[in-house]
Amino acid sequence: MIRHILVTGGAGFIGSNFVRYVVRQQPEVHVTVLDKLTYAGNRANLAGLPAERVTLVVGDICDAPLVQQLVQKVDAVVHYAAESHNDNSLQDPTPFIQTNIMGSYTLIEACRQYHVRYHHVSTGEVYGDLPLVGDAKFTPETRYNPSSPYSASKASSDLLVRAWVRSFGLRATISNCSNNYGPYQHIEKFIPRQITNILSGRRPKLYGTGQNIRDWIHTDDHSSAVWTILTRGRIGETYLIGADGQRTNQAVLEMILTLMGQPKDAYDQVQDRPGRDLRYAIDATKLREELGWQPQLTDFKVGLQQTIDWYRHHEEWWQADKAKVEARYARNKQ
Ligand code: NAD
Ligand code: TDX
Repeated sequence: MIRHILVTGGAGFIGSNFVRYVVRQQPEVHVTVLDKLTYAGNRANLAGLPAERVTLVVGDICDAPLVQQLVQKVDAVVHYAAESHNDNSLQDPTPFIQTNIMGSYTLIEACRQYHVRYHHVSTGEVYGDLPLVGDAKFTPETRYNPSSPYSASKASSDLLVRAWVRSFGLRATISNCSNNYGPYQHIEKFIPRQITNILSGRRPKLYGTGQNIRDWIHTDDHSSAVWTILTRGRIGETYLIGADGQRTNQAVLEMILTLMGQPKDAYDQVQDRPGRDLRYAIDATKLREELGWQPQLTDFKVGLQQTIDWYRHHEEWWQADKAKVEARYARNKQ
């Protein structure tokens, strides 16, 4: 019975949406969040949640004594904390290696020591990319082939978890999800960057010709999938999470512009990332068939409109960071 969970990275985008999901859906469960509050973490992401249900501990997942102290008090750990942005990993991989590999190692060691259930949140990017043309998708059997320092660090942590399951009997599951969108996403990421560019009078920035494809899922559907796997997934298994949402970057940007009342071509093309991934696509058959999970928010246009509205009504949440984020991109001609 899960009554108390430790959510690492719970003050970030997907982690905070998961905490909100658990508070809404699971009235018996208490959540302790462990978050370092890096540039991507924000106390405001947990604002308004009942103090008797959610406790925030500000700290580092690499801090072994702190991690041990927290892990022994819970029934399960759900690990979201990470350095998460590919562009940043190309500028300086150091924190990616530290947090994503050493931090995950610290957590699984503590879970091993105290026999605590562990769920590892990862990404489809560990499989590299797919050709632009064709209908191939990532499956749990796809060979690991990461492209960037970020995805290589996530792949490394996945492999540590697999080894801890096999060698030490760690009670772990892994999920690899596709691109998330929704409220509270940091404005460095593609969709919120373009929305806040338009809201602040800047032109959106499309990398290259915008023909690369991402497979979008609403973050609430990611949350329901993680909860399903945590409570009903088979130990030692990997589940891929996706909602059949493939779109070119150009199509997503044109939809944002149209929904925001702008001409479809009111954007700049800038240089693409080195080593860019062409296409991601997730085959979530195992999760759907074995655990009966279904995504609910599959109308992308509706989800995007709600996301645009959220950024429009939460200017105080992003305004202070905007100039700094754009100055950083401008230095890299992006
Ligand atoms: P995010 O960057 O918005 O949030 C990361 C959070 O982790 C922040 O609150 C940050 O303060 C915290 N953190 C970073 N280093 C830490 C440390 N050393 N100790 C404690 N806390 C630390 O990231 P996100 O987009 O919400 O992604 C969350 C997880 O989901 C990551 O593991 C990511 O790899 C994975 N994921 C993301 C996507 C996506 O589309 N964004 C898709 C699939 C998987
Ligand atoms: O301004 C931009 N313009 C643009 O065209 C930015 C920031 C991005 N892009 C392109 C690059 C990618 O093809 O949009 C696509 C999506 O970019 P990101 O939002 O940076 O996401 P991505 O690199 O696909 O990785 C995301 O999904 C998988 C998350 O950031 C990862 O944490 C997750 O693992």
